[in-house]
Amino acid sequence: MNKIIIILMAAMTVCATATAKSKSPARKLINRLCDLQKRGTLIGHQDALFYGTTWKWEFGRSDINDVCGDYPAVLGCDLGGIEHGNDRNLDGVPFDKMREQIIDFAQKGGIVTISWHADNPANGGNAWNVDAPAVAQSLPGGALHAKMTQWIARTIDFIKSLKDSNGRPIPVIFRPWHEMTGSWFWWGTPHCTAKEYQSLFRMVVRQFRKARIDNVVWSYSPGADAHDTPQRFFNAYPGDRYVDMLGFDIYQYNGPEEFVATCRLDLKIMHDYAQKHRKLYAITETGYRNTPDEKWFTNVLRPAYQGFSPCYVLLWRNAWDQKEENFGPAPEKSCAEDFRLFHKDDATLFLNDIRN
Ligand code: BMA
Repeated sequence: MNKIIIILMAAMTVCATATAKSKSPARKLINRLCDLQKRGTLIGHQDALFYGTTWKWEFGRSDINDVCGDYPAVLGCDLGGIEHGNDRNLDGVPFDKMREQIIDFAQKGGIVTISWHADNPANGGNAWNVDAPAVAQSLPGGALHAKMTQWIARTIDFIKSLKDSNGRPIPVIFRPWHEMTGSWFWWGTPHCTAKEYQSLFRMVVRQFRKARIDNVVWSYSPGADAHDTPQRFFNAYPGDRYVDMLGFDIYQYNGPEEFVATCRLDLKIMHDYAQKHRKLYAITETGYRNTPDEKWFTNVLRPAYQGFSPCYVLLWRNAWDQKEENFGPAPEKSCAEDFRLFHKDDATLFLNDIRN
């Protein structure tokens, strides 16, 4: 086989995923991500445009931009609280401002990913409240099904309202029920069976499809584990018809060696599956709380995915109201200089690299 055919085949294997219809906004985003993936890895930041370590609600600002004069390429947002029809999400971000920022960011060429820390529908506690099992009862026939259907409908209303100035739907990556391999969320592994989890995930996708929403790229993202295996990673996988993008959430808790090794282990699991099943893959959340290692971005994070091609890496949020809840760079942090080097790396893509 000649070289050109091999290159074409490699490009094709990652570029078609099953869930989105051709020409839909979701399909266009999938295709765009496939193309961008060949150029490098998009760098994202959760809540980047809403607040930073020392400021809040100054729209147009971003800690990453304050550090390196460029915005992240991926904006992460969370819908926690929308299920109740609240005005603000669980971290105080007003949903109307979130919508405004998403639209503006997407029109500039930025890519948006959305998570959902939904409350526990069984007892009204938050997403981390595991005192009352809720998954089985949220499924068709269950006592919480009507409530869950309404909750999902509220996420649909928000995502449906994301339209550009020409009225075209803005595509987003949605990753509901994330980190299901852990025990901390009410939808986590010990609180339901894998089958029940799959049904819950599929229920969301089906409800979106029934509402004819075609701007969602679906993401399945377990929590990373140092002893991961494909069996564990895919234990709760809802199936190729319901997922476009694989991902995992990983934080550095111990030494950098463990972080890098776990990252590479899970990247390999995702890469192998993605190649065969034509899926995208990403590092859907990461960071080292408070970034005590001033070279973390170039010495740890970059080597952790070197040689793989995750389409994006999303740093978790820089909370303005919790001193150590920061995972991205900020001007006053000792990792700022290192982040400027990370930004200069040809294989890291920021907003200026992908602008419309
Ligand atoms: C968690 C923490 C919480 C936050 C939640 C949703 O990881 O950052 O403080 O409320 O995400 O953003």
